[in-house]
Amino acid sequence: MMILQRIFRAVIMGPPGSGKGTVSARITKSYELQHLSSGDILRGNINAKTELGLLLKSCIDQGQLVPDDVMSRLILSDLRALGRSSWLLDGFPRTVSQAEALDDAYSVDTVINLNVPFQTIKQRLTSRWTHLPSGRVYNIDFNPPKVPGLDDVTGEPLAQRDDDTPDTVTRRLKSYETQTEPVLEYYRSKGVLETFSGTETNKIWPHVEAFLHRKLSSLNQKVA
Ligand code: G5P
Ligand code: MG
Repeated sequence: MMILQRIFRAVIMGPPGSGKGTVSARITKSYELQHLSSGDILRGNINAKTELGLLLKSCIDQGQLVPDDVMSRLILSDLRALGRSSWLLDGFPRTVSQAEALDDAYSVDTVINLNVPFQTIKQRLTSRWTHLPSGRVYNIDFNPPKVPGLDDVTGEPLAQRDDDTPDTVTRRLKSYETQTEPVLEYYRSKGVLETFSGTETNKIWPHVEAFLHRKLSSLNQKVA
């Protein structure tokens, strides 16, 4: 585990099912970063059955984005709660307006962009199983749980997400194209975007790992 000598703030982006959750889990194994997933935060609110949760559920189940003001408020308050720690933000920002709201509060060091073709994604999502309380993800073909249907760590049952049906996946990809792709341009123009392309997480991961190693070693040297 590499110890970071200054606060490091990163964002991980990519279309639905591109492997953001999977890659984030690998990153937080090697580096002391807090992983914050917008989708996990939203699903936590839905499980709590609050009034806000009902609104969130209707957006998510239709494959639509949650309104920017609601989303930015939720995430920024969770980031504030993390205080002075390094973090990896997964699934936020997803619109230029969210990126601007984030920028007003924090400066982002790096944006990791997973560029995975849409055809690859559709099949993955219909065979995904999730441990909802922790956000741990499995896949029947790619990384199956040790015991079918049960979480490796807690032994609790796994569930399929309500928004992983073929029709909803199509709508999520559409929202990604129209609303989220412009965010890539936003970060490219700021010089912080790093794109990793491929169809398999195991082939993309070594490149992400090598990039982060270089980036964080050089930040540590600047501090020292
Ligand atoms: P989420 O929860 O952020 P998405 O759609 O962005 O949802 P998702 O579906 O969570 O992203 P991921 O994290 O990119 O995908 O991918 P993953 O879970 O790691 O991998 C997907 C599957 O593929 C898993 O089963 C994994 O095991 C498998 N897999 C990984 N790599 C490989 C591989 O190499 N090969 C194979 N065969 N399989 C592999 O957001 C959900 C909703 O919340 C709202 C929106 O409504 C959104 O649709 N929302 C927001 N709304 C507004 N603003 C925001 N900022 C919002 N954030 C969330
Ligand atoms: Mg995810």
